[in-house]
Amino acid sequence: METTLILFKPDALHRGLVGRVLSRFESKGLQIVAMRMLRMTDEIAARHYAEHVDKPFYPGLVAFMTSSPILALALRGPEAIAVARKLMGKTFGLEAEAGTIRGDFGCSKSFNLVHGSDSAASAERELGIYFPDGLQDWETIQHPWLWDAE
Ligand code: IDP
Ligand code: MG
Repeated sequence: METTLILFKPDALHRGLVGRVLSRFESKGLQIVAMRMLRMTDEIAARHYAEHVDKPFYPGLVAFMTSSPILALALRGPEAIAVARKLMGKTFGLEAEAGTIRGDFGCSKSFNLVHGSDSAASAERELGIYFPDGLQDWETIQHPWLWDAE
C-alpha cells in the first residue's frame, strides 16, 4: 500500500473543479487519509519544488501557486503514486490524454490543476511538508471490494 501527496492547485479552486477532480480519485479507489487547505508560501514552494528552483518557469510557478489557497491531500491505495499520476495525465494539458484530469480539464502548461508525487521518495518528503503530524489510518467499508486481499 502506498500513500501519495496530491495538491489541488489554485486554478482547480478558482474554476470550481475540486469536487469533480476529487471524485475521480475517490472513484478509482484511493482513500483520503489527510486533507488540508492552506496558502502556499515562498518557503513552502522552495521546499516542495526544490528540484525546479533553477528552472526558467520557477518564478511563474511560485507566483501561481502562492496566488490563492490550495488543498493538500494524502491519498492511499495499491500503487497509489503511479495510479494518481495516471489519473492526472501528462504535465501539460494540451499533451495530456483525454480521459485524464489534465487532459479533460485544461490546455495550459502552467495551470494544470493538480500535483501528484512522482516517486516513493518524493511522496514521503512531500507528505512531511504538509502533514508533519501524520495521517489518519482508518479502514473504509469499501476496502474488501476495492483492493485485492494480498
Ligand atoms: P509534474 O507536475 O507533472 O510533475 P514537473 O515537471 O514536475 O511536472 O513541473 C512542476 C510544475 O511546474 C508543473 O506541474 C507545472 O505547473 C509547472 N511547469 C512545468 N514545466 C513548465 C513550463 O515549461 N512552463 C510553465 N510551467 C511549467
Ligand atoms: Mg513533478
